[in-house]
Amino acid sequence: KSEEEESTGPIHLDVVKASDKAGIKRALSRPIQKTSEIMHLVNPIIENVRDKGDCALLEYTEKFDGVKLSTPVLNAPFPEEYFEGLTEEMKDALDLSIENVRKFHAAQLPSGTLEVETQPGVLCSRFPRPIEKVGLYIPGGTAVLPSTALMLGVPAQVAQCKEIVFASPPRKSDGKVSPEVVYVAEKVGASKIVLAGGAQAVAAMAYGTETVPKVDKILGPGNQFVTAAKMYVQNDTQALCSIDMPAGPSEVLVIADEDADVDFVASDLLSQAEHGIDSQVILVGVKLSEKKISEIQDAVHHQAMELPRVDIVRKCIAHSAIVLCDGYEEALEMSNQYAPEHLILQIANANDYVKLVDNAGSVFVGAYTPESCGDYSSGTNHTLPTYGYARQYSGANTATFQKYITAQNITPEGLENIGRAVMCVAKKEGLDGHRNAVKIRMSKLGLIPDDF
Ligand code: HSO
Ligand code: ZN
Repeated sequence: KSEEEESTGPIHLDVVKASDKAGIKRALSRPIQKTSEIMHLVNPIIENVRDKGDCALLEYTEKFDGVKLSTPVLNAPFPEEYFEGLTEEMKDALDLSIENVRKFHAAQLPSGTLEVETQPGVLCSRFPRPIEKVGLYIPGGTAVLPSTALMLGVPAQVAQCKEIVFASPPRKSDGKVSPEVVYVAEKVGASKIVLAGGAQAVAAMAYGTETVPKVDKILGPGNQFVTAAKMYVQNDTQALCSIDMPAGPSEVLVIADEDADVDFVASDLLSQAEHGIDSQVILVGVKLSEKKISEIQDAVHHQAMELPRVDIVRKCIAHSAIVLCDGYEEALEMSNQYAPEHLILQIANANDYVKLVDNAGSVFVGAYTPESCGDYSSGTNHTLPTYGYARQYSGANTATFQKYITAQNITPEGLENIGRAVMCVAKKEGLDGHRNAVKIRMSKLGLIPDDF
């Protein structure tokens, strides 16, 4: 294709036939991410911020974001001027979304301490505690994302984290962050907004600077630099900081059958495609007729041409596909194999198939459940595992902002019940100190002879 065609020609979603097993495998594979090159660029940035603090942070913000700031941090209560431009309609929309996300995440709070008497006199318990300080990264870039601010901020508040810090790159035009993000920061009780992005923002929150508090966990999506920096600090014991999960490009897999509404299907594919040129959208078609396939392709083209972000969509669609299959179970098997961040079921009796979902970040069930609703307002979280990590990670939830502590309380009776087992295994491990800690007690209780 000529360059001209590539930027103006039809937006075409390729079709892979059910019999083309190699083609299906290719369509369901993800582009390889080159992390080593990125690490090369990111390491010196992190080390500089770690060693030089605010001074390095401000320098990077000037260099990468084109903004010269006198301080990198905005403290709560946030100044009036930072809310400028916020409409009542926007506040209402954010309020509704925040309330639904709050309801769903508050319901996830554990009901209290879990207690189990594993043997008479051996009481084991487990209770949650909030992670004290969390750093929430809100990307800047091609879109402002107040929704990400609320998807991370609300569960952090529900979990009762003591300090919530936002970080987001400042706008070139005025050095501020969008008023919507500031509004959400205020609503969730954030103490500070770090006006910085990229690896430098991650480093500032991981190590702390003169003005940025050191946090215990960093969460939030970001570009490859942000992801690489999160990986770095997670592995650095000096930072003592965990992260939510490795983030890759956003993706959706839609399963549709012959009765699905082609406009709905196309709109769902495109809402994900517009996220970024590296996003991936896959349609798994169950027993689709040739006519249906071409209707879907037409709808994708026509809807895409109306989108302001058509150039991004075009590039995303170029590495996306319609994959055909012969049955519903087979479609779900493909989806489980791919482990999509978002799975949309636009099939007859969609609800009946949810039980077959083994790997997915979040499932959108039925024709009237677009992903957009979960992205913003329904209540579920939109910070979800990408790149196939839905195999082992959950999306952000209330427990993401907590850790569990276990406790035990053993009575003399309990010690009698398990003491000999402890001593036996300790002996095998050659750890006599362990054995002794039990033996001393049991002897004093008269439960075993001194020379045991
Ligand atoms: N679909 C994105 C989240 C998002 N959508 C933010 C709109 N704004 C990744 O789950
Ligand atoms: Zn989205």
